[in-house]
Amino acid sequence: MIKSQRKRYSTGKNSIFALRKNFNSMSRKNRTLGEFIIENQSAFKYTTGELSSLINAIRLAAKVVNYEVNKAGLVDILGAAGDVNVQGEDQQKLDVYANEKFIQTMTNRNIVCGIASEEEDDFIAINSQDEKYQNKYVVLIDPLDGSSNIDVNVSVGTIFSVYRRVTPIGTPVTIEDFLQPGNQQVAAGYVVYGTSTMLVYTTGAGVNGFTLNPAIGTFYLSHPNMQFPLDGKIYSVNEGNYIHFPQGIKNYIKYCQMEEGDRPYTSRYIGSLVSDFHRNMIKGGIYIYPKSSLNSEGKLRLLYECNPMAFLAEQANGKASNGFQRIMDIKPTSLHQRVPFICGSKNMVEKCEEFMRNA
Ligand code: P6P
Repeated sequence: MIKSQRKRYSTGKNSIFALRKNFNSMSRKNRTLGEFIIENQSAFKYTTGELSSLINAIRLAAKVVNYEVNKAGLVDILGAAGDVNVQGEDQQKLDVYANEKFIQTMTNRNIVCGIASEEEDDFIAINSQDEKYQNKYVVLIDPLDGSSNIDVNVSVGTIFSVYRRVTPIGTPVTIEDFLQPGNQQVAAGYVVYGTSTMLVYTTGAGVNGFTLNPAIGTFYLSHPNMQFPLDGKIYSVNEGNYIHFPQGIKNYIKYCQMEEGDRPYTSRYIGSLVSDFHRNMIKGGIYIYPKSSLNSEGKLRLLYECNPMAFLAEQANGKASNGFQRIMDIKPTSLHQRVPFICGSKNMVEKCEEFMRNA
């Protein structure tokens, strides 16, 4: 770097030093996740502190996983773990690691009575008999969504969904506690391990985003009250599957590409649901993973991908459907069931539903 460049880089408002000073001062001005949880605990109708403790456990696991994700290229943690999961997908080592860390953290804190994970064939009963099955929450997680992007350094994420158990406290957790419609969720959120690491979640009173300051390992409220714009100009779909899509989806994609009014829209598809969703929530947009002749029910899983993202979308004034029905009203029939998923800015989702109805 020549002398003048070095001078510009090290002085002025855009210097790395000034930027770091601003970031740290922002951190001081903004509440930490811990402070936010305490301040808002009383607003949550089930306030017993257990849900707060659960969000804190997720926060800890997110920091541990973030550390590994951010150094994945440097240690022998890349590549497949040699196994395949219940979805028949190659398990990446970070998938296995993230799954273990989230389960371990929630188990150690003795908060939940059961966990279901994309990486586990069946649910895991956490509360043991000698604890008299007193815990009242179940958690469903996709520990590392978009993991096929790990080896190519593209953002990945964790998705979680929380319910109160429906079977009697004092008895072992059952599958019935997990097969609840999304409209019964008490909390949902995601961690996006991107250019910065963010934890975004809702407990039914809006959506708030927290950015990790890696220098001190603290999440700060950086995106209060996140809202989907009613409209957007971004559509996210894997157009490589176009010929396999239902006619209504084909017609909507052509509508997005047509030169008329504020169209054509921009196509942006990262191959990581959390990243596409996060960008669309900030900028406005729609994410579509439809059923097709390749995936008769779509690819995304209802319980630990679609329901939590749908809860967040609705809490952020967006919308989520399978093209005909509200995602959160679907009654689950199995732990790993898949559904078609259309989610994002309300007016865009409703336009897509219109094309589905009229096809
Ligand atoms: P495709 C990742 O596996 C995932 O579940 C989502 O995160 C992502 O949007 C989608 O699948 C990508 O699937 O078939 O387009 O590669």
